[in-house]
Amino acid sequence: MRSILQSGRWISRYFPACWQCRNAGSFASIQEVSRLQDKKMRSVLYPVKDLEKIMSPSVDRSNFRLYDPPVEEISAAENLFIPSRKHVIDYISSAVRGDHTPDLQQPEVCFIGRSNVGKSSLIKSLFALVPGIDVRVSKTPGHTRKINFFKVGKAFTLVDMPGYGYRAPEDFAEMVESYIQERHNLKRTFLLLDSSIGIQHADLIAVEMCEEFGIPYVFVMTKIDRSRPAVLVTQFLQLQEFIKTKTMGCFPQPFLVSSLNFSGIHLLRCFIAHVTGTLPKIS
Ligand SMILES: Nc1nc2c(ncn2[C@@H]2O[C@H](COP(=O)(O)OP(=O)(O)OP(=O)(O)O)[C@@H](O)[C@H]2O)c(=O)[nH]1
Ligand SMILES: [Mg+2]
Repeated sequence: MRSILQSGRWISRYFPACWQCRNAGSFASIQEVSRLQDKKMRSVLYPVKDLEKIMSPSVDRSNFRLYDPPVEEISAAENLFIPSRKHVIDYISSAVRGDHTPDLQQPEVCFIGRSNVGKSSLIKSLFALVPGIDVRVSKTPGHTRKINFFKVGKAFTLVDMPGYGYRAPEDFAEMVESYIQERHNLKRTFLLLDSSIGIQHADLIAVEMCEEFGIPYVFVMTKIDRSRPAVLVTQFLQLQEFIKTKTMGCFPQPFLVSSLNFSGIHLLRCFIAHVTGTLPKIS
């Protein structure tokens, strides 16, 4: 099997340096990541592998890497997140009510979670190769007040939701519930949890909503750059157990991300391409 490092060389060969890689010092593009040492590259692309190393060998790992695409596929998916004249990536519009949303046909994925968990930051880092796109993040919880739509060419739409919990909009439940229940083109809901805190009471309500409406959803553990490894492992295993015992519609594998250092972001781009059926073919 080709090592990750060799795959990195493969990427440099087929994806020569390009304008979007000028964001030097960040790992926003796979081109940048491919310059890292093998070990570091693996930890940015597949963060769960780092966790596995510090887990007891007796832990059941069967669901950890159900979605485990090769680096070539991750690299191909990145092309969807690079804008061009024919493939415009931009903010479309905002809605204050679930039934006031734009009528779009392309597949859609949305990001929900408690206020301040990192929803807008995650979208911002997914779009880090899009110059000038305006995705607003804030230290203050309750910053995103509307449902914000971002188009990725004709491929799919990403939707940033207001957070629940502290400083949530008053009509949050109505806003989000009607969106989730009625959005015919919604392919996946990403439910974000802070990786050092895990599931809170408010998240259980969100889980209940997804389960009741029978929509496919997946957990994303955010801010892994600031979680201590031991805490992260504990939270990850607790979440695995929760998914196994308490959910029906949830994808068994949680994703780990840091919007700060791009760990897990490339894998998530690929997963979004996968669930929206837009992954470019690799020859
Ligand atoms: N260290 C670190 N901080 C993060 C990360 N993601 C988000 N943050 C910080 O967390 C805070 C909240 O981020 P947002 O993305 O605005 O959170 P949100 O979920 O959109 O919040 P609301 O819009 O209020 O619901 C900001 O100060 C971000 O800089 C991360 O991966 N690592
Ligand atoms: Mg936000």
